[in-house]
Amino acid sequence: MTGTLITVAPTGAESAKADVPALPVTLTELVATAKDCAAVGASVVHVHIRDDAAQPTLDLGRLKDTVAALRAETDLIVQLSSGGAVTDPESDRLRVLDAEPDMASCTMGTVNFGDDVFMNRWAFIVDLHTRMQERGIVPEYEIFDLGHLAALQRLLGKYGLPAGGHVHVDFVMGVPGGMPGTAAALVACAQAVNDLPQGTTFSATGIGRTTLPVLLCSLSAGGHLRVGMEDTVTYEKGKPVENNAQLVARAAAFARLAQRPPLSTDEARAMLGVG
Ligand code: KMH
Ligand code: ZN
Repeated sequence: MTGTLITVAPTGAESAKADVPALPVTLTELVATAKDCAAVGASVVHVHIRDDAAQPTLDLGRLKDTVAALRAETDLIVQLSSGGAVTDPESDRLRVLDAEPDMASCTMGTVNFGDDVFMNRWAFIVDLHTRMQERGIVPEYEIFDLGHLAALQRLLGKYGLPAGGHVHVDFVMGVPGGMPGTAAALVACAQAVNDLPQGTTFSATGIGRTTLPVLLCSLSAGGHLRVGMEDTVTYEKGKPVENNAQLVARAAAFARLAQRPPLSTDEARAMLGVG
């Protein structure tokens, strides 16, 4: 595959609307952002939603409405976060799958997350993976540390390939407590991907100021890209991100310069095994 998969993660669960006014938190804002990002090169949207007070929520009704609206208004692959916020219980995180997205995230291990802990017990990971297999939901395995790739190798060996038969991982780099957003860490992860099933693809995202080094390194290592206001709210020193499309457009421009232009959504579906 010569093109670049660009995933946009527009909202996340960590930034407050009061601190980041441009953050899309309503369904209307999310759909508008998704359309704008699709127009400049995104093919997957990684979704966290908020409640009426702009707080993170995993409310099933809202998640279903979100999936329906994104499908009606865009051609993007809809990937719901099963990670939620660090405070979300496992039962709520599993119930995300009832909203029947095309894809869902599946984090491959527990990680310190700033001052918090993002808990992902082995038994919980197995539950997520097997439920997604049963329901035909394609996972994106979130890798916050090198050991998470070894955990994924163990998971696939014991429980088999995901729905669609293709393995796609996303390196989330630069979280305080996880692996750093450096070229050395990315190369170590890219190397470890060779131990996963043949054809496994990876994308990478760098949190905060690691956005650009991770983006450039992923492109040169043959990887794909995730960008968005979930991961960075500063466009350049002293300049807040104006909107998610600005980040997607920059990623798409780098991908074109690297002669690996953004994949269309059809190409992305074919690569990821999303029906
Ligand atoms: N918000 C983080 C605690 C995911 O979306 O799957 C979890 C996260 C990973 O962002
Ligand atoms: Zn997320």
